[in-house]
Amino acid sequence: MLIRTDRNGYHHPVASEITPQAVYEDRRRMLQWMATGAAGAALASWAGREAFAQTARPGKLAALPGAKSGVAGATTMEKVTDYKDATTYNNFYEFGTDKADPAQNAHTLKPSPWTVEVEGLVKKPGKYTLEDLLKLSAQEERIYRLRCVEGWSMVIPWVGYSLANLVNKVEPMGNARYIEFLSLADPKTMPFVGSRVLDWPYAEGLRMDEAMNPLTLLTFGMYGEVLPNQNGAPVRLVVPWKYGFKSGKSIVKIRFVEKEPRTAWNKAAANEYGFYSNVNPNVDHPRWSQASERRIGEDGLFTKKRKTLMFNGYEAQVGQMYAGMDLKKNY
Ligand SMILES: Nc1nc2c(c(=O)[nH]1)N[C@H]1C(S)=C(S)[C@@H](COP(=O)(O)O)O[C@H]1N2
Ligand SMILES: [Mo]
Repeated sequence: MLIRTDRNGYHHPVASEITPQAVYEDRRRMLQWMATGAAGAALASWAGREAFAQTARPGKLAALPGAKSGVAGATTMEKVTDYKDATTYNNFYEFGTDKADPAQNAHTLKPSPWTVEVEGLVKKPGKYTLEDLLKLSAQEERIYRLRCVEGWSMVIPWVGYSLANLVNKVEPMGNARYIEFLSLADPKTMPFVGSRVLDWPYAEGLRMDEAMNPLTLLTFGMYGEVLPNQNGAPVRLVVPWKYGFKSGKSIVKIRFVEKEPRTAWNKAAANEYGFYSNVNPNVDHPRWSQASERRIGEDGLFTKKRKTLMFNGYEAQVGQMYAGMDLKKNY
């Protein structure tokens, strides 16, 4: 299999982000083949093997197989980040502010049993167990880039389904214009929830059309397995065209509201983190540029950084939602 990339390492052009069916089928066949245990040494000579190898239950957590994705633009053919890198270098401030902390400390989180409360401006509010949510729609595997505002990025095979499936199910009222997502804030299992670094619980929000965009993934797994605690078990959001912090982890409350909700990072530093937080190389963070990024696990000391793409490369799928908006003001 040939993965074509431009000099920034991105699969190109945007239209070709739609995984050709044949290539996708190859990927699935490879996964099935590996599951039979027949792979062995032959794997070593397989071109593009990294992408396959990374989806072969690397964390030894419970399997969460995803069916193939039907969403245009949902999958990139870029090299998938090593499972180890994606699970040992990230942010989850409830477990500490160092990027090694979540992997060290998140073992205390209890992802089961779990309930997500849906409330606010909906016709069908209520408590949904994780099992209820898992049954709601078929799982899909989607390989999305995640770009942190701090300048690093990863490519991760997430497993979940479009959040729109849940939104439709709970029937928002006409005046529901935003959705607020609240993470668990349990000082007994989350050591840093006592700290003042953020206003707990971790809160994020999306405008209704952003929440309904098919790319917005209600996420239960990664690399074919359930989410590791440090990556937001048992259920999180992945909003691939926005900086990573818009993708709230370990979500316990989904609230439909009329007014734009305050978010944890906006409360902490309003001049640095706005509500929209779309990946935008043309708008600098007040303290640093956002024009380039470092791909975790791939970039050596002397490797050139990649150019960051508008909307993290998902412009074709999401750009129209912001037509006419001043993205420098609505950062
Ligand atoms: N509850 C909660 N969700 C969170 C965070 C956090 O600190 N707490 N950090 C965010 C940030 S800044 C990023 S970059 C991503 C990183 O996690 P991932 O690599 O597992 O996606 O999670 C986001 N979601
Ligand atoms: Mo981030």
